[in-house]
Amino acid sequence: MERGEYYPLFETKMGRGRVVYRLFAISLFVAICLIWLHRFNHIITITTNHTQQEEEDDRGIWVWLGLLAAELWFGFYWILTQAFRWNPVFRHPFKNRLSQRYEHMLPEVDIFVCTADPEIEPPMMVINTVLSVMAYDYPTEKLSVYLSDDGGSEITFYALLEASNFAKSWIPFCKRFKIEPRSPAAYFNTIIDSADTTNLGHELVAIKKLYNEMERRIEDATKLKRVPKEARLKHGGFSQWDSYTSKRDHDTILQIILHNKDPNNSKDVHGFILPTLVYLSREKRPQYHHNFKAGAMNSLLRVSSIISNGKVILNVDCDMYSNNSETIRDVLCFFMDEKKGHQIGFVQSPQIFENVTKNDIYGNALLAISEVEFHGADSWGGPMYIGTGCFHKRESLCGMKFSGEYKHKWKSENDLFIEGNLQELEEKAKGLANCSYEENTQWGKEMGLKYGCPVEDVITGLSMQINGWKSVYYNPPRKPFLGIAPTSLLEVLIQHKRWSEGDFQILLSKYSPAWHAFGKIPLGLQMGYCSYCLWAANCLATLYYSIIPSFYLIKGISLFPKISSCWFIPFAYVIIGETVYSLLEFLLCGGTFKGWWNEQRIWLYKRTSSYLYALSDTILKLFGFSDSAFTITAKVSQEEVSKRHEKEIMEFGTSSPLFTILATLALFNLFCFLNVLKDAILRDGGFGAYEKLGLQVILCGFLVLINLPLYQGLFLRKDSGKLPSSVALKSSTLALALFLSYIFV
Ligand SMILES: *[C@@H]1O[C@H](CO)[C@@H](O)[C@H](O)[C@H]1NC(C)=O
Ligand SMILES: CC(=O)N[C@H]1CO[C@H](CO)[C@@H](O)[C@@H]1O
Repeated sequence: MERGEYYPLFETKMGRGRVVYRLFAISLFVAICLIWLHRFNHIITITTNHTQQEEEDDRGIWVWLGLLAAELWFGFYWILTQAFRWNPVFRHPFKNRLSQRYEHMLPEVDIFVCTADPEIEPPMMVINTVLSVMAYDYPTEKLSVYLSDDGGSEITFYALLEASNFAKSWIPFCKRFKIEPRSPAAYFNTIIDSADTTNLGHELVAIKKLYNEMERRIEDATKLKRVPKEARLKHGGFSQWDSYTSKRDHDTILQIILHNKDPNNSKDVHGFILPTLVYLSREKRPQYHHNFKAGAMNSLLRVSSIISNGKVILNVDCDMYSNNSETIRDVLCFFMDEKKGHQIGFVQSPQIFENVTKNDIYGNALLAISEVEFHGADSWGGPMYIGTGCFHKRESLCGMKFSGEYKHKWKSENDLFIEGNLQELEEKAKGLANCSYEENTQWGKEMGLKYGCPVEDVITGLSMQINGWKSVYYNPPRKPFLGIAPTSLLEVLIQHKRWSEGDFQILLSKYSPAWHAFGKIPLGLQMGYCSYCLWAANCLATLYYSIIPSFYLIKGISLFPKISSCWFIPFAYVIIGETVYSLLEFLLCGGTFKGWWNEQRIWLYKRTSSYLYALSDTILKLFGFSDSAFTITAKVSQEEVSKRHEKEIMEFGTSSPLFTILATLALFNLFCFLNVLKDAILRDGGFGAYEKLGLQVILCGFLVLINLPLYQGLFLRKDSGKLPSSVALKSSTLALALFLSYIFV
């Protein structure tokens, strides 16, 4: 680098096609205003013209007010989502420059992996994630991996011990042959068996054998729910379970399995230092609230501060393995950039799932969020923290406020040394993970992750942004982390119920992005946060639109302008414009046409079931009633289910009130549509009579078409993934009652 010249460690590029998009958005906005105007006008006309058909109109006015409300909502919500599409930006790090300038003073990095339940998150999956992050291409003496096990499971601990042994061969193998990805399970999946006689071939056979043996031991222990006696005798760490009564009532269990400053035990087969590896299960007592993942993360923050004290912290879920061994170096380019790096508090990467099928029947990929909206958020000061695949500066996570003069010091004067031996260090660290430690402290309030909200990550990220930090969205073509997506409809709906409910509670909480953040973060970012926090609120307008127009179709009452009227134009423009735009956006993000169609279906299902429950539960909670309980999403799927998943057949399987709602709506619209067909055939004039009902017929037809897989699940399928007959019975009865109610009114 020449004197005075500045080569940044990363660059930021603007998205293409911004001007075209903005013009389109403005034209759509005009059309939306015309729709509002049309409704408004009509309502005025009804209320002032009390001469004719008074009775019918009086009833009609409520329907029209409802439509106006729904359309005001849709328009308002659409405006919120525009913040994210206005000015997307894309980031590119230069890791070669980083190596040239900073290779010898790279900061220490602490990696936190969180797991909570050995049944839902099998130990094999957890250690594959741990191994993938231990094998990062990064100086091992500066890398520490912490596993927080809120399940307090001996089996997970046993698996981690096994993994630490396996790492002694695995890490040198990865580095020697530069293999990718570095999660053993994922790597072995990519290998097609061949009679490879090269060096790699021989070593591969050997390492695969080691892996399979380890896998068998761990699977056996998992099945028997018991750790083998030999292992128990060999490792003193198991004695910590002596005082263990249940997962909700036990002492802190902490074990430094490997320590990169401990020269005796922590070396690989070639004698090179391994990363630090720590197991932690913080103390749990029934009388103390454990605060879920936020509590676990805060314990990790404290414990790690005396063991390794990395300045950069990576947080991953236990089901998200690293798919790129150079990610840490890429991300450090953002933090260590001499000009812009100081203000960057965290770097978020997208949540990408490995288990998504080609046409993504459950809309798991959330392409619009990861490929469009977060890039848009980045231009307003940064994306939200989503709880996994996120790198933080320790200082920003621990509650420090950013000020203009702040310069991050990467070189630490007081490097940590192990005082005394590892046992003393362990004892000291244990105290930091005790329940009582946080009493009368700022932990959970001003320090660390925030407590008191089911989606603690989002409020924590928001408050970092309020504290003056910026965040960066790092979304390279090769994704840094890969996770597992739910593979049945119910799991997807429940997951979204939880997310949307949590986000909605944020809006009502004291950390609300709507008022608490007002004036403290850019308006665009505030709008973006609100668009997520208001997911749940979408249910009302969507339900109204999927019931009322079809309902009035039966009686032949028109609620939209007829096709020949010029008021029809804005409606047509909004419908066609939004449809074509969302299709284009989806295809440009790498989706397929069928995938887009599937996503529309899931969009409808989430809004009419998950969000409805999220909204009503939030309101019930405000009045002190308890939550409707749904089981949490399982991350493993049985064989039959995953076969159907591969064939992209929708998985229902059980009965759930969520399904009853969906099936009732689907059947009701089917009845209405069949009624239209019947009339068209039997009446003179055929479809011509429907000219004034054009949009209602289209809407109803769309709802029938999108629900085809649901009708199949109700009546045509025979496999175990179909909808149970109890759901079919309940929903048919309800839908029929709804359909007939109008005729008899
Ligand atoms: C994961 O990494 C592999 C290389 O090991 C790459 O081919 C693949 O595209 C990556 N997956 C994703 C989703 O980016
Ligand atoms: C846990 C899980 O569902 N894993 C599946 C992910 O997808 C691959 C391929 O589609 C399956 O082989 C796994 O069983």
